Amino acid sequence: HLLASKLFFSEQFNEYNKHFPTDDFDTVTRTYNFFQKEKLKRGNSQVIDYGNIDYDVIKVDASVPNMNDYHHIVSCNQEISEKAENVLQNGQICLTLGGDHSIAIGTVDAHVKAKKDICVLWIDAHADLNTNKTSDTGNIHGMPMAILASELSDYWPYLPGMDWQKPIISLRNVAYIGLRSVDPYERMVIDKLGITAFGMADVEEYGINLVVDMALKAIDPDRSRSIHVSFDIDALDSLEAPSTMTSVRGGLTLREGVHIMEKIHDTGRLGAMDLVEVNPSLGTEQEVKKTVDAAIHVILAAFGYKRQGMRIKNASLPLQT
Ligand code: 6HN
Ligand code: MN
Ligand code: MN
Ligand code: MN
Repeated sequence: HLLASKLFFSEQFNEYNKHFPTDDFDTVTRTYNFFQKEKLKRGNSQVIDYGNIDYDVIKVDASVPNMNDYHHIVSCNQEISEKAENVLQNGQICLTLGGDHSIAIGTVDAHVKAKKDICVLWIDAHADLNTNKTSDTGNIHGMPMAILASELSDYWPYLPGMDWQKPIISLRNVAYIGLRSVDPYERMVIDKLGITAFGMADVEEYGINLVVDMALKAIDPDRSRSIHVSFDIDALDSLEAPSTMTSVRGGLTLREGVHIMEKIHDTGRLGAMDLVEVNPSLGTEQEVKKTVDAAIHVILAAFGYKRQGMRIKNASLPLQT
């Protein structure tokens, strides 16, 4: 079958954040473009690049305490949600490249609106479950899961400019893999609500293959749901993906990251994927290259690229003439 996929770049950082100065972002864009043309083709995918996210900053009067860059993130996500829903309605798998993990507010919102019955696999060193009241940093990339969760809606103030977004997913349909830096309130929420969460200790104990099986069994028991993978590159170990802001040692190897995504591909139910927190302004040129390369391998696996070699349909060895 032909996999239709889509690529767009969230450029929110171009506008307000040192994460992605324009020059550096171009490097990554070029790298991704190369990957898209040369490599995804080999994975039998038809790739449509929907371009970068372009947004006007909505002027909302109120600001929300302890939510950095609030206006940008609200405006950017509204645009992302509309675009991604459109892509999904066209029957394509929606791949969103970031950028800050807060873009998952828009992509998960779109996925629920387009497919209704979805589950979310959040692959991350962090749980991203803070509210503005529990966050030590005020960085919204530590909050997207809490904003999306229906169980946590009572713990948020009114969020101006976010009326298009509903706390849209139950944490029963969310599983984490890769956790190793979880804040105290996040731990409390995970324990109280019994969220399916596999930290690095679990990966150690069960091995990555079983962890993926257990995660999917918990959030998609009937094997019927559209799967949303939100892959934060900091899930990988700092040695594998150094160019990211909140890197934590002791993470997944690239092999484990690729294995997760090969298995997700094989379900045939990948609906949308975010690949986020790649930050080309951090580290040496070599570290940036390494990080982008790791991201590419993870994405390729998600779209059907096989390490053991691609099978050609109905092919025979070319004869010598
Ligand atoms: N990420 N828990 C920390 C915070 O600031 O809330 C770190 C969050 C990191 C978020 O990597 O997407
Ligand atoms: Mn970030
Ligand atoms: Mn993270
Ligand atoms: Mn994250």
